Amino acid sequence: MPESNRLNSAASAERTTPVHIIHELETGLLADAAHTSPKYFYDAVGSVLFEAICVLPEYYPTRTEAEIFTTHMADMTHVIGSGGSLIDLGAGNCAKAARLFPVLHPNQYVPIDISVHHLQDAVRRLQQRFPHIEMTALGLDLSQDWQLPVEVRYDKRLFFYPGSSIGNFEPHQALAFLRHLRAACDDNGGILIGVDLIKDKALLDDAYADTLGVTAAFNLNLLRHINHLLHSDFDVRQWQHEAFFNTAKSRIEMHLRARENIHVSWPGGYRNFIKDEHIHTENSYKYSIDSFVNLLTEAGFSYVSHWTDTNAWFAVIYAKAA
Ligand code: AVI
Repeated sequence: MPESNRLNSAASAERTTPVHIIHELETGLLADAAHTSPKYFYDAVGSVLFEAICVLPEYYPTRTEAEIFTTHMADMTHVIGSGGSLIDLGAGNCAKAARLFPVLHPNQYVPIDISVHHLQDAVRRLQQRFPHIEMTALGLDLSQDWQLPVEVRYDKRLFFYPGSSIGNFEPHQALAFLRHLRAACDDNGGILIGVDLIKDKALLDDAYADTLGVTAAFNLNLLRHINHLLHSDFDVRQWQHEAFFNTAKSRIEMHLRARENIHVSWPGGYRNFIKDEHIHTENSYKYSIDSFVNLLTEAGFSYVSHWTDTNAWFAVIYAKAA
């Protein structure tokens, strides 16, 4: 740890934030190359900003994925078949999965999100529309070690992971995550997943640095959320949003760059950032179909089919457990 950046846990003030979260934030902020986990984007403001990002003209993934589902739904249904348990990873308002109910006819629907409270209203409404589908909402942090409870039927589990959130994992974590899903499936199980594809750098850069500055607000809001969790004193005005496609690493990188020399402190610690120093806040990996299929195969899935839009910007991939 640099001389000027200190941690003194004994001096920590009284906090309500769980200790493991404080520890994770402090470790990232005090690293030589400061970094934070993208999961801290999603407080109440961050979640609304993300919904706004999804309808921006520059942010093509959401509408492109929706278009793929609309265009290829009949073929997908034919390939995937019906019945079983539909397990919706990071379900949010459950809208994407609900579009599958009339065609895939699952016997059970299991929406999972970091907080079960986020799911309750959506599940109540869905249960009225689809009373014959058994619904079990679960609150799980998918970035931690997680297990499905016994209420989730084992027969023909279909893990549904749209939105290209798999890109926010480091590739080795993505592999471990996919292996974990494979291990939770019987041979009739599978995964239906949205994957953002490698494309022109300018298009990717624009998608993460929109002209309205919504993605900038989403990135900067992270500092407000950290202030809330850590009781730190980040001043959002001292930081600048940066996002670019790192071609060599095949990933969008988001950073917050110090506009000046900055001293940030919190109960029990502090860090001095020099002008232009960065906090690395997110990676969003982009794959080719082949590289993602390799990942699925390495995780133990057998690759079955994929569907793309006419520009081949995004893919929806179905892989069967065996
Ligand atoms: C949630 N995830 C798939 C988004 C992405 O594109 O990586 C998060 C995001 N970050 C900035 N814009 C959108």
